[in-house]
Amino acid sequence: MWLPCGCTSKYVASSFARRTLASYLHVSGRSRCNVAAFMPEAAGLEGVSGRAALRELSVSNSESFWAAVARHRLCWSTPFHTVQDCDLSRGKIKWFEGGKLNVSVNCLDRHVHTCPERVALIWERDERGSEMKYTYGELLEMTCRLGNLLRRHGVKRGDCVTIYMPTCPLAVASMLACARIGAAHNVVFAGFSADALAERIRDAQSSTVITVNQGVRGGKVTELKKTVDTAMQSCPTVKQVFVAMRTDNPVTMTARDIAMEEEMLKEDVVCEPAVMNSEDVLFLLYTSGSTGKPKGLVHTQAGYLLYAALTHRYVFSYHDGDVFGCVADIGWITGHSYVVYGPLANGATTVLFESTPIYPDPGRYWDMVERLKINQFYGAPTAIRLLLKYGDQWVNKYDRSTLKTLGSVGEPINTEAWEWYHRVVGDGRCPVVDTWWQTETGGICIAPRPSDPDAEIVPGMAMRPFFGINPVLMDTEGEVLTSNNTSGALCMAQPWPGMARTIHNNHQRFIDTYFQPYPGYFFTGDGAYRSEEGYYQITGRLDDVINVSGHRIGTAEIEDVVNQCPAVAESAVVGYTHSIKGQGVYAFVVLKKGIDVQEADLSRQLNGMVSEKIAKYASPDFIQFAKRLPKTRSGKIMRRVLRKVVESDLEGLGDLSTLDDPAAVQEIIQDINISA
Ligand code: 6R9
Repeated sequence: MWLPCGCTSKYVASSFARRTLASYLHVSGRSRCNVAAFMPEAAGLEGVSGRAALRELSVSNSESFWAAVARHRLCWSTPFHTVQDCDLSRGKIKWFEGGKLNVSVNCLDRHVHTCPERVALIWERDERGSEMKYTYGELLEMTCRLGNLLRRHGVKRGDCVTIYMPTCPLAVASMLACARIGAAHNVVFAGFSADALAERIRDAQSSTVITVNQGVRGGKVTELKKTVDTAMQSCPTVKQVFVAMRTDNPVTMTARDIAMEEEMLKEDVVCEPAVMNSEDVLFLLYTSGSTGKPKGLVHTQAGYLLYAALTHRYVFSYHDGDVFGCVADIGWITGHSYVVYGPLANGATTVLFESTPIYPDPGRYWDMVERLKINQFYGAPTAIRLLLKYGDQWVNKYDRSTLKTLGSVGEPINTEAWEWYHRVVGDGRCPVVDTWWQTETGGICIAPRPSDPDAEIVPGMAMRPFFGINPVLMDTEGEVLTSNNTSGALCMAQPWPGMARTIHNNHQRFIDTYFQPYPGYFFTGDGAYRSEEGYYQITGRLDDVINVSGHRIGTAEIEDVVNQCPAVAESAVVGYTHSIKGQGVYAFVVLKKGIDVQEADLSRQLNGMVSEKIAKYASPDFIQFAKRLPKTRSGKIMRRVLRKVVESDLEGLGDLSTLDDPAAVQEIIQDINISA
């Protein structure tokens, strides 16, 4: 029943597929230009001439567009009968209903069928020069053994498996094994603490966890299994922990723990894929919002995979045979979409980067580009800013002639970093694609490409919406801003297949956060500027979410931890501009009356608490002890004012008339720790 490569034959047999797009579109055959050569998926879209027209059609007739690409790019066991059934005002998003498929078949079997020896993964291990390659055949075998192992241990379709692993082949196989047997995965970034891990396991109601004995990053060993053991103390529902071995050091195994590789060897290499509905859950991924509680965003099978694959192909101009190097960790959405699902769906060779940009020296990325012959490199501005400071010689030492496209993601890229990336890393010949998107959007929504290869790219601008994406800017009254050269809240006027479907166990929060602020639209939480030419530039978050080294964190999450300290009465955390990290964390802390402590000791304690309860990157760079915080008369902390104070923008403090006591601001200004 599975169609490793003959997907189309099934369609020819179905009356659904026989309706060509021309019949949907009622367009006559004007010049058939080169659209089909550029995008074979669009071959049926007759009458479209040029990429701009194709983009236009992807929005004006999005059903036809998405139906065509979904049929062409994915391998279905049963074709879908309804392209979309969405109602943004209710947060209802469904794509490709009636369709059945398996994501692991799409990422593995169909490529194994045509080219089993093609390299699927290059694991760029922490130890430089010790990379390991895995073919599509090998990755399929690993995935099947693991799928069978999970099944034998009772993991069923619809269960949720938490994966707490560094970026490595077994982590990818774990994700795909879940997909193969119809379980959802919940990857938790391996830098998260035991408390943060436990919170995510509990919320996801996972009874199975997959981890490694130890992680290795930047030459340092991290005790991941021990962290899982600690988390287990507050996760009574976890029945089993599979432990893979990244290092040779044994770890204590309890009755709950299962030696993963050893058990995998006993399993069959064939694992029957579960037949999944398009809208069954593929994974949960927790991300920060403006409250203290992270939200488990839910992505489903077909729409997510299609969107990841299509954006991977066209934003980066990926071509068959290219080596795609996205250096994100699999614990983030970028790792999901552009290390794992997008590249593998397209049959690419994808790099798994386990190390850091400066280990063992600041030439690591470019040495890797030379050694692995990377064609597309995709990384974060924070790393580019860091490397820029070390100087051009670390780049120039290595041959980067294989590079074709450079990508940036996670935060705004400042002009200096953009230009260095373009001029030095890319020798001035590779387009830099600044890609804007979010965990919620599933894949890239705004990026300079695809557009005509010669079209201009403005440094620091994400530029153009992707196919099927219809961005709008809203004013403070909730009206759509129609003119150019204007700024507003960035919303999306139309659904697209890659968008998240809900927040796990909390659909109301999903509606309240994304669809309530501007009814009928998806609200991104970001602000944006649209230039005279209609290009987009992301101006930053409009809520209390900050972005530290490309890691998204809610200031409320940090406040929650700080407030747990018995000496603390209340706190307010804000972001400030940091030259490398993009944003740093600045915490204002008010102590309870009568508390007498050394501020330096308490600062250390608070930093330790945040590292332990969330992760190291969330730990405040500055802690300022204040007598009181500026509040409105109704008692709300005025974070807007605190943000301006830490940015030394005293002119921009704005209207202080709602403050309960303006003197509180003066007190804080006097004691400020940094001048940003
Ligand atoms: C993919 C990812 C999403 C938030 C997003 C925005 C910021 C991401 C950006 C960018 C400016 C870019 N962001 N890409 N800001 N330019 N190219 O990072 O997902 O971790 O969910 O973060 O990151 O603020 O809203 P996620």
